[in-house]
Amino acid sequence: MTDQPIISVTTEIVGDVALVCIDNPPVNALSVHVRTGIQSAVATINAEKSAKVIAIYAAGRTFIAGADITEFGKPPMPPALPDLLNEVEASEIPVVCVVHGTALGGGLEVALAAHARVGVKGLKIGLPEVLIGLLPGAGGTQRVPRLAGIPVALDMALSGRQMPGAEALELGLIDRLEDGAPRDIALQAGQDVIAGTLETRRTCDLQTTPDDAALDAARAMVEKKHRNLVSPQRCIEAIAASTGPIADGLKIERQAFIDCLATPQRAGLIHAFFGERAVANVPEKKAQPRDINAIGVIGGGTMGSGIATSALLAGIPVTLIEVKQEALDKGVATITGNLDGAVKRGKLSAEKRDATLAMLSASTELQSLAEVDLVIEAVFEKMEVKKEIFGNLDTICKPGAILASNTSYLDINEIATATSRPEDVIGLHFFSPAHVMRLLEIVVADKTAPEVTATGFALAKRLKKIGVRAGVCDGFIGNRILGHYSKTAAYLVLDGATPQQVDQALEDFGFAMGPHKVGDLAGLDIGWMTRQRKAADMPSNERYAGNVADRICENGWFGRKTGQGYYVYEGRDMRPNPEVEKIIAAEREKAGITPRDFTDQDIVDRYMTAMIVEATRVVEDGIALRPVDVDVVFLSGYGFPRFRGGPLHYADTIGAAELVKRIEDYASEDAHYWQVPDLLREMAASGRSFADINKEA
Ligand code: 3H9
Repeated sequence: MTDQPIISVTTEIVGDVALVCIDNPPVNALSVHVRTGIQSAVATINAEKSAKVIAIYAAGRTFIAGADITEFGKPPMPPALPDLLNEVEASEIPVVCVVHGTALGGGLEVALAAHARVGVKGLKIGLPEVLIGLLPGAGGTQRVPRLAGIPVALDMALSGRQMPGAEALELGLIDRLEDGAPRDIALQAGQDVIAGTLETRRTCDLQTTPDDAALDAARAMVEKKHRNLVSPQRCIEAIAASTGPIADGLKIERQAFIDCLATPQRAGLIHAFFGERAVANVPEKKAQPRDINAIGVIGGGTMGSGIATSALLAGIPVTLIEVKQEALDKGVATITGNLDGAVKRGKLSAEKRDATLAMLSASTELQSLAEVDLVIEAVFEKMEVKKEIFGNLDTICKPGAILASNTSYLDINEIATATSRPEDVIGLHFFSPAHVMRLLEIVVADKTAPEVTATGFALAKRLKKIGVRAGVCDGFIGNRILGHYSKTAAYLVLDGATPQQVDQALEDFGFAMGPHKVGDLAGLDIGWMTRQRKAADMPSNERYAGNVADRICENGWFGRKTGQGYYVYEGRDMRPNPEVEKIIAAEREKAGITPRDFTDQDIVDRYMTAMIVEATRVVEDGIALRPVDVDVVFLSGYGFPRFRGGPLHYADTIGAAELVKRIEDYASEDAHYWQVPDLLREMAASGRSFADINKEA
């Protein structure tokens, strides 16, 4: 049997208009058969002169979402998009493009190469290539500045933002914005071109106005905010070249695109893009989620208020519960403050804020949760307290209501034993601030019903969060791994590095903040409590990692909120805390440690290797379904540099054999902490990668 060619581009001649329709579900990506289809349609219509105008539009929910990302990293297949678009632009028969939904990246570039563009209401356009480590590579850096100027091109290409159709019209990126079905609009647009009421012109014939000031400002912004990234710099270089002849600019753009395509950053960012979608592929995905029309949140602290804010912003009515009226009032005030913040940042109108707040009710009685569909408990982390609450919820809540805990480490199986309905119990672990952070760990206990898990994923989507399935263990995916590798930072400091050196090395690696700054921001008392909780279970041969941090906390220094921690905070300034230097020196002396030098690379290698070790165990133990689930947890909840793709994607760039060698080297210093996970040893022997394990899953 021979493979049937894929037909994703069809031509329909209506009068003098050739309607060329692109139909490549789900998002009309520019796969090779689409490129060939457009090429052949334009060439045939020109050769046969079968119409006076070509009107390109797309079927389905969106115009073209860009190049087919799955083709990147594979051998190129002609026609290359830039060549194809030069052919479209050169077409003797005028080409008009009708764009609806989201015209992104290569999709927008198709439209820019046409001779006129009509948007359909609801349209959003954008150049999101930078978000996947690339730059517009099919004329976007040359044609946007010709149509709308260098500042607009820089804004679009460096932010990757989606611009509403009305703004695109105002900036001259589209010529009209109309309401209706894309095919009807395409036919009308074609007829208007023939009648001369819709003007056509070649974008390449326009001249870009030079703007050195905008280019300099963009360079400074990139240096400040994206100094680790290659593609934003290359993007500016290409846009700067748009003031010369277009052929030269296109050449510079093409080279920059090819260079970016070859970077590990591109691979990391595309891994992140597909990873965020892959995590929804769970065993329970076919189960029918339950309806969630009202949520109860128990606990009005930072976490509970954040969760309530998140649900309210998604349009779900919330009942907030606190034991004491004072705490309840504080919780309501926090939620109000969160929404006011959204108004201030221009994310919410004042009317919408009022309507959102009207969906909040508050009560000191658990009984008020009798009719809600889902309860999320977010009180302090004490098993007895949680069990008492769940026991009460069991008698109060209606049958079928889902009972969720936001615990960050407690055993959901044990919590479920407090109820007569363990199948309705699940962990929904939000990250602080819960109305901002995108990660939601969905912790599936032994008896959790599949539809309850499916509801967790449906809720994550409604809250615009990324749900990742986790199994039950202390800390689930993220905090379990954090609990392990954060000890490395402490060991490095005890053995000779300064907290500032550790922070700087990891910030240079790409983390937004080093671990000591994060500790100061989150509150050092949190780690202190965790160490106290785990002290009794600490194996006798484990090296204690809390010496310095405990001493800091004993002084009542918990970080930013107390004015000092590893750093001293004065207004907007922060500087290393000289008292901490003394504490470190004293602890080294007590332990008989002679400080030694670590290079920044040593610091990164040890920190990342420790993270990879525990991440591997989390996969090995089935706590995470696949390596990519760990990656997405770290990308969306722990500030892991996105361009590195997550800890296990990064591990593949080192290789299992090298990692095993490293761990064995480190083990000569501490054989308890540095142990090679069985899975990693097996991978080193067989040559398997984490990417292979993702594919097998
Ligand atoms: C580019 O254009 C380079 C050019 O400048 C130069 C070239 C020479 N390719 O997100 P969803 C899949 S670079 C392949 O869940 P939504 C996606 O994986 C590209 N597949 O839907 C998912 O698959 P599955 C620049 C793609 O409604 C399914 O489609 N463009 C692509 O929430 C549905 O996606 C971009 O970076 C693609 N380009 O959001 C745009 N896009 O069902 C990337 C999506 O198997 N795309 N898929 O999981 C998006 O931002 C969103 O997908 C979009 C729809 C907003 C379009």
